[in-house]
Amino acid sequence: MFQPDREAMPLPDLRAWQLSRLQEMVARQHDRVPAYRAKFAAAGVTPGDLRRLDDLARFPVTRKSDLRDHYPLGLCAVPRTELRRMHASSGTTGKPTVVAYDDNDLEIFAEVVARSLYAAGARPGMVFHNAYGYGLFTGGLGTHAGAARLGLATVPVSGGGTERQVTLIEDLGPEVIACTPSYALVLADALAARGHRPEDIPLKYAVLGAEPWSDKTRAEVEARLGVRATNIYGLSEIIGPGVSGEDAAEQRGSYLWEDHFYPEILDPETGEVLPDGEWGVLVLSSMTRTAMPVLRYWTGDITRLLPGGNATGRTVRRMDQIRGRSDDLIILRGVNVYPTQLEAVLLGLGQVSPHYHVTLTRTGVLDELTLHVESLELGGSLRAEIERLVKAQVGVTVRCELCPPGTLARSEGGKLRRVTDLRAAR
Ligand code: DLL
Repeated sequence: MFQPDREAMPLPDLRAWQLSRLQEMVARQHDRVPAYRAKFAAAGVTPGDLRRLDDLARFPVTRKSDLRDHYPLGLCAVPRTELRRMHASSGTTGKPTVVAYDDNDLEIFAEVVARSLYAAGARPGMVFHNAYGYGLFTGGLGTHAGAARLGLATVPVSGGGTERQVTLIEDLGPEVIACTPSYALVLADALAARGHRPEDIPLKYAVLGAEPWSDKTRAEVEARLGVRATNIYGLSEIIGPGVSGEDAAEQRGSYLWEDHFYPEILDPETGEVLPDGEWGVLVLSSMTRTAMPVLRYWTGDITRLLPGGNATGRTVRRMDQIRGRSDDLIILRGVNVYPTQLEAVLLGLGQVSPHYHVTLTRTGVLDELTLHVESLELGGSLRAEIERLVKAQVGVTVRCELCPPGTLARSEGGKLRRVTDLRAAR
């Protein structure tokens, strides 16, 4: 679905549209969400202060902690009866953060995903193998609705069960696949193991996201699956997948659907707004959403904004591949994990010291997380017990290594780095 009236709006019209949407949003939040009213008051701003787009910089940013502080639905701007769906993502304290959608929001969600899939090469009538997880994660259901909007025949296979996925690819002949980049490589291995050569695999387009990846992985996925691979980016707090998507013919950054999501790049240290082209933290405002719109959401993702692409006719800006994050969020095989979630499991056990360290490595195509924990007891079943509890409570498979007390690094007054990331950029 290409929407030239939105994706290729003349820039002055787009900026005017954005200003009026933001003004409306800020006024609504002020009237309907006490937490935003309080934040505006603390920052000394009122909705009337937003006269030009530049004025947005005076308004406070929203962080993950705001969602947590108002758990579960304290930031909602509509009555509960108007909600139509809730998604949740992992939180740092064991409690997830919840995001809510009304009919209007689900409509926008389907539209922006349909645009992203279209940009990625999908066309009505194609078969779509959707290997993003269905459930509380926004990936599966979000791409599903967008695919329906575009007119694809979706195979809602969800994540995991690699052998069955390969069978379905063999038998249903999907032209389009969506999954994390790391899982695309797992599927490539499994297809190769069954004797498929890239040119025999029916897939033509891979829509990859939910975790950072690079052109190196792109080249590998393309060569091994015989596809054009493009990026899809998004986050639950803003909508889910479909905040931006890459064009398959161009593959030069992801078009940010600026008629719905207003982007800014902020200096991670000072919080100053940076000009287009400079690297910093992406901050997004979901201007057109109604159930739980967020103003100036600090995504933590490091990227830069690039001008729209002449070749595709789109005027909305593009964002570069995510280079990393400004906080301690770990993305392990597409699952978001905060070190504090691991800490909560360890502290719950009571038998280990509060000192732990996380090392991220990559063996072959998959990321691995090793949790080093200090313990008096190095033998016995403790190691297996920690691995089991982390899987049950955090939802990821990790490897635990026990070490004698006093061997792990301690804070030297400043911020202790709990995570060593030895994964080279993909
Ligand atoms: O990961 C939504 C999504 C689903 C995007 C499927 C694309 C495909 P969350 O679970 O809330 O939502 O995680 C959001 O994941 O802030 C980024 O750090 C990271 N992320 C998402 N897409 C990309 C991407 C979904 N294409 C967090 N490249 C974000 C790099 C990504 N990082």
